[in-house]
Amino acid sequence: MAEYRPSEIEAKWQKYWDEHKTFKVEGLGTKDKKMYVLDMFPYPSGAGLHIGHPLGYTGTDIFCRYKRMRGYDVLHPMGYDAFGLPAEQHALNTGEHPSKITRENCGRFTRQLKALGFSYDWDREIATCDEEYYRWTQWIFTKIYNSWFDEEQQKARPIEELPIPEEVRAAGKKAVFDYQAQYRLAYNAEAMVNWCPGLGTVLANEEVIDGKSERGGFDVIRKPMKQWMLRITKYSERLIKELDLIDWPQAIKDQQRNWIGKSYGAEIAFKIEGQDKDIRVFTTRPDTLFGVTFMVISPEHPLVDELTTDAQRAAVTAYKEQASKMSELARTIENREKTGAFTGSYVINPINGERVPLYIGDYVLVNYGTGAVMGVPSHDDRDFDYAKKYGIPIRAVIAPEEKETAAKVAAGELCWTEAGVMLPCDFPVAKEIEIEGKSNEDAKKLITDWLIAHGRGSRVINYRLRDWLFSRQRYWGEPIPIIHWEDGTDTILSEDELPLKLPLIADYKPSDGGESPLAKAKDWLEVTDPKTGMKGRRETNTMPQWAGSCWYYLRFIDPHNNKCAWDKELEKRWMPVDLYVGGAEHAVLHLLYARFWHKVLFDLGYVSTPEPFHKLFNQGMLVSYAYKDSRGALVPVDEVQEDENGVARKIADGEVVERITAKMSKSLRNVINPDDVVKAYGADTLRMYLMFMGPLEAMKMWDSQAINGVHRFVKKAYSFIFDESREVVAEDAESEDVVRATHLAVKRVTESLEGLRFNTAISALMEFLNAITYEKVSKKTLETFVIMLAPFAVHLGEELWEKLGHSETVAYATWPSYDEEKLKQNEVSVVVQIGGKKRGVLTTSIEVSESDLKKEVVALMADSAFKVSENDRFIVVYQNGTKIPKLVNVICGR
Ligand code: ANZ
Repeated sequence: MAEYRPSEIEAKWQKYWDEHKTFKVEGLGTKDKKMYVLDMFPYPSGAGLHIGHPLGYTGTDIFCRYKRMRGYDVLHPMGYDAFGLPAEQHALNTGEHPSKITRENCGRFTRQLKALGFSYDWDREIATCDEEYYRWTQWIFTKIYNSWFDEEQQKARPIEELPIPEEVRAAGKKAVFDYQAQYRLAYNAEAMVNWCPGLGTVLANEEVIDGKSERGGFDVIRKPMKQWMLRITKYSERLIKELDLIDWPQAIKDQQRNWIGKSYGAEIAFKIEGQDKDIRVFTTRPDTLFGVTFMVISPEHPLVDELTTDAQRAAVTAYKEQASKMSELARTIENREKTGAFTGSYVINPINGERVPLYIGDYVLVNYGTGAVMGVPSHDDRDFDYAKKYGIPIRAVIAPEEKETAAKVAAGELCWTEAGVMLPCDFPVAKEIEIEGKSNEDAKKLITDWLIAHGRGSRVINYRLRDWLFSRQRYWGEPIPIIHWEDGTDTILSEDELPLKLPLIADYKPSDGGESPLAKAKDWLEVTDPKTGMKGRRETNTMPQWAGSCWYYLRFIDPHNNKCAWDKELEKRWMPVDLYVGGAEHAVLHLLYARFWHKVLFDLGYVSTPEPFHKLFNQGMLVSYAYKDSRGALVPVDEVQEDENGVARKIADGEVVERITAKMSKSLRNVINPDDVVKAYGADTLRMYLMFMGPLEAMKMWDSQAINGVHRFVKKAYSFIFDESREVVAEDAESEDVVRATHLAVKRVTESLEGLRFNTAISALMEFLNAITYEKVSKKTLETFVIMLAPFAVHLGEELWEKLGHSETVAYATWPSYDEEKLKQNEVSVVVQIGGKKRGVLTTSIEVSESDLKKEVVALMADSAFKVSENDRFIVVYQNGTKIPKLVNVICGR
């Protein structure tokens, strides 16, 4: 029999698919049903494909192949998220244009992906750095820029539809421009930004982790700079509400909700003592208003200077200076020591008329709520710390049920932040609204109602989400197609002026002061309006890497269109993405940004669905192992040897080390390169192993031994079909067991695939092969096996299908169906024991009666040395919980 040679088979079928464009779908497709399956496209890094990539990609590929066999038009594209820092860093070091290295890397990724047999429609390949792609990324930006958000209708509308007040219109073009600028969904503003000197760029809040850049781990400082911002905050409510329309993992929905951070509360006006002005605070706990003993406003609050008394000025100025050096993130770290300064001024609590000292403190952020907090040390941890530090009184107004804790809270020794009962309170308003003894939830309502009735407060909702900082001081990104004119106005390029191409430059270093390297491309930078002769300067910032990935799923639908970004009919046919698979690390960045862009496009009528991705699935992380020595230091795998008892020792000095689970990393030398695995076992084995390791969503450990088991199955499948000595029988000559095993396998594989449970599908295939290996089977059963194997072991599937006499690809074979009736068992094998020893097996109906069973046993044994009679004692054992016999033990001569 021919030997299984994966390298030959795989090359042969990859060539076939390429030449026949087997997985190409054109236009609207031809079937009734469509299925758009999308992988999160990779950044084409210089390191090539990581083993984590094929994990998710194999899952989606199997699902696509299955759906094609079920008669769906399947759209399954692949491309590259190709702008980004590493290529620019490379350019900085080598002077080589980033597009060159990016193109090379994309080519390498494509070769690696093709070697894994993925059924992408490669004619749809795109890279976000292609001019024909970013032309439309820029176009979408112009649409966002030229829109405003109508609060009443809760949707984006073209800027021309924004009502302009008469007096603004009368004041001229510049006044109208400035007015519109306040409403555009993309705006230019001086903002405190996260400036990362190490990377030479600003970063979005989402890209900063614990005060360091997510990429590279460089320090991040705060600095005011002119930046482009996108008003994603206008969509806060819809981004929360419309999560209900989609089928995403609960954990990701929760992360998005938390990120957007909706808080219900009240704004309360405190009068400034001796003035006719208020400071408003935002609080989620109006129930604590009687417990206020101070107020803290942010050091950047606009009233700070005015309200600082001469005696306090030096201290306040010094404190402001200190606070300005800290990032917002550093300022919000929990349990940080509280700092601040007294302004010398007082405000008046509206509900009890008390005089409340006014402080500044950096734990209050200027751009959240109103930038002012009422200090309630008895019920807020931060306020408690602050009050302790500055000797401010603590007054409890709520207490828990439990007596001992309640006593501590009442004495001001403990801060109580949970629900509780309102304590007795002598202030007249407290008496008037009768809050004593009520739950603090009731008190929230009563106090807010009182404030509203007396014109001192209102109910408000706040969102934690901030506008999206959209500009980067980098070269390798989409240029923002804006011209700043000398008269202080801007214009955005029109559709026919796009793409605004990145100019070729020789020096990729950011210019001093943090401007993008594009500021050095003088010919590109400086423009003159041919009509008016006015001079202008192009925007030098580029877009962040997130921009390209915000809409790539739309371009895949119509990737070669050079008239528009996508055709409307095609968009209607294919959207939304039915299944989107990728890592959970994109929970709040990419997935929130893409939803936001999509909603703007929806409001403007460019797309037909409110949400882009219907079902989201996160693949789990693939980890490997490493070792830890007695000091807790990690030891790379190649510095350790395990003996036959599994004891691991350092090769260098014999020290015993502990085997641990670790993330794959270059330094631990435990990274698995997919190319090596393909070389050793073939892509089909790699694919099957990746899927067999465990549920796709679970974290899994790469085990170089376990892949052998899967490889044996693949080889067995090959020899099963290639075995020339096999007798192939007619369909009606198959035993009931074979028929049942086949229907059972079809049911299990089908159901597993529908639920994306690839590991259980493979188990079912393995059991199926075991059940029929030594049986007489029909050609149809062999075909059933091959069709079901083909989405997993894709090359082998084709090879076996061909061996069974087919000249067309198996990719569009009809998926087998099963019949529940056939799963039912009619006959059963019963073990016959005489005096406890096995002496034979009989096949009988599952409905056999006990007396018939006796007769059959007597008949079976009649020709043997162990004759029995119906008068002997028969003990019948049944299958668990059924009346189907499993075993009969005959005790002779009773
Ligand atoms: C008084 C109070 C009493 C509060 C109490 C809490 C507990 P979330 O849920 O995140 O919206 N706060 C308001 N604006 C702030 C700002 N700019 N910077 C820092 N903190 C601010 O939090 C709302 C609560 O955070 C508000 O409710 C306010 O403190 C504080 F027992 O007001 B609270």
